[in-house]
Amino acid sequence: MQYQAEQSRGLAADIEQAAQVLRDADYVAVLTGAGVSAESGIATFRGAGGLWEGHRIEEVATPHAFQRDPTLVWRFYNQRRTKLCAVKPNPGHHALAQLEEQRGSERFALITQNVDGLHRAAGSRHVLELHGSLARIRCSGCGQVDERPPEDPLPDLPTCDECRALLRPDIVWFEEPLPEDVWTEAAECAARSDVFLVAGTSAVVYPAARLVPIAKSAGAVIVEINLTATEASQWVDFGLYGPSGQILPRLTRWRAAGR
Ligand code: BJW
Ligand code: ZN
Repeated sequence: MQYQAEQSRGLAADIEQAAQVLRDADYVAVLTGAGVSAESGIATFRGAGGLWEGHRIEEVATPHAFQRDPTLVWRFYNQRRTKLCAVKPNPGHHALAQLEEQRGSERFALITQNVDGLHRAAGSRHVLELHGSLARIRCSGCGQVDERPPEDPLPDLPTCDECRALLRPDIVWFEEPLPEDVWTEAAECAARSDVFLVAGTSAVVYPAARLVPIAKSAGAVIVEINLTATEASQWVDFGLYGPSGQILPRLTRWRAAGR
């Protein structure tokens, strides 16, 4: 798709123009981050309020942290699982689910760094979870992965029924590789997209952040939805700055009205 970036003409006009580009796109991919769930009441990782009990995410979300102090790490994840029982998808999640519904899943991919399951809860179907899920546990001994919904509480230090080794959240920690099949599909979807939405992410964590230049260099129009400019902004054709729970419904409503 050929598109020339223009100077910003104000948010409403930019949303309208981006929505038209979205409507004309054959394939749309979306990359989401913690900001998309902020309006559901889930804290983001970085910036104000991004610390947990004085720890940075890099201090609790690593294999070394788990080896050193599994109780601390499980406290972090069990608190987040408990919190999940009380949260619901917000209008941003619903707008993305509706976009997939309108287009058909074969022309849409939702790539998320989030582990909260809120995109699926909103009805999204073609969801690629790059960093795992809070609703699954994995045995650190035998590797068995099981669904364990947040409504089903875990002990402070859960162990495997089969081999007695410690269980861990089925989450991708720093210094761990992303699930290869999920990453390969995400990179293919980004490269295939005519429009690539990047919403609610600081775009500082790799390899997820690479999806933006992958999409851009394959010719996609890049639309950023965030409260502020980010590391991804250098690739952006449209920067729509405001809460994603307000911007995404406006972006997709235009599509519904346009045809
Ligand atoms: C709103 C909003 C509203 C708020 N509306 N917007 C040096 C250079 C480059 C890379 C590296 C490096 N050193 C190390 C690395 C690699 C490392 C990395 O990227 N580090 C960087 C931090 C420097 N990456 C890894 O280690 C990855 N693995 C890897 O590289 O493996 C290689 C390997 C290969 C083979 C063998 C072995 C290894 C793994 C990364 C895993 C990340 N995991 C985490 C935590 C686990 C999940 C969990 O517990 O929840 O995932 S980190 C954390 O950051 C979490 C998130 O998914 C991820 C991204 O954060 P996100 O979503 O962008 O959130 P924030 O808080 O950063 O931003 C929120 C945004 O929302 C802001 O922009 C706000 O403005 C905005 N916002 N309200 C709209 N209402
Ligand atoms: Zn086991």
